[in-house]
Amino acid sequence: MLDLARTARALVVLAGLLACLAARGLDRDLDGLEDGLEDALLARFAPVVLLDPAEPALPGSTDWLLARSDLEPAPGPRPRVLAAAVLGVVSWPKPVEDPAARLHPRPAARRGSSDPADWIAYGHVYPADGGGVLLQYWFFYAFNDAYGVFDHEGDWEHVTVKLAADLAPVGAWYARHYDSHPGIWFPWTALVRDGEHPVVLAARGTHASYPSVAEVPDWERTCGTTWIPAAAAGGCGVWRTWASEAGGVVNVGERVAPRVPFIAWPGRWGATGRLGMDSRSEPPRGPAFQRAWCQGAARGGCE
Ligand SMILES: [Ca+2]
Ligand SMILES: [Ca+2]
Repeated sequence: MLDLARTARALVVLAGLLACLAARGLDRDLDGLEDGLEDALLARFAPVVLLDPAEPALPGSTDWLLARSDLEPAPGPRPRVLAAAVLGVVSWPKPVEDPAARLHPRPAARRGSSDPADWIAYGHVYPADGGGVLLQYWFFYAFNDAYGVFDHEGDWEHVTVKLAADLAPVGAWYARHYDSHPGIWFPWTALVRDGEHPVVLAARGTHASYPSVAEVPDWERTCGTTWIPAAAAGGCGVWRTWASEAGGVVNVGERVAPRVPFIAWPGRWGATGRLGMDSRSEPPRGPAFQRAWCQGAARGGCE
């Protein structure tokens, strides 16, 4: 009888613990933010990206490119393995996990995907220093295709929205070329928005992010307007990153606790740099290995 009573008490305690854990929600990427909240915020403030009508290098996704690339383990030359056969099936073997590993996309992949369903924005959510939340949106293009001296395979671009402690939007950083750690700051009230979705002009070929036509330097070309109906009528690509006709926003988690495998891969997303030359330094590493990856809570890690 005593044992029964003890077992019943233990079950009650266990049920209480489980209820407590369920109420707290999941935090699979171990950043202190409930993952359901991260996903909801990412969708709520996801940008509208306007592409130039003559954009030669459209967006894609990491899976899309991996299906069109060979993987060269470090330090090369070594036998290549089909990247898609590695990612998501087994963990990266050691030579592949080396930062000197890199992808060799097939030349046709440089144009990106003509099907918007393949376009994925990669979200990174992290607690901000001093309270609030940072929402990073990373866009992936197979190629920077503008001026030969700057071109390279693998082109990661990004904007970062900052929310205050009450989760109200404060403003956003738009990354462009060397101003990309995390970018140039604009107050929320200064941004053109579609509801709560900030509008981003992606420069033709370079994919740098601008909030207005007035911000675009003479040597860049973008869609000529941030007014979405006029952009669509003028032939600009209208990429509503969160919408069902696009690939959506994928929360990548944190580098130490990824929610998708590729985010922990330290290699380079291409093998060709300026003037079409083989390069081990110009094609970038993934978002989590760039200076612009917000670490929040740490000084200098995106305020
Ligand atoms: Ca989390
Ligand atoms: Ca996170």
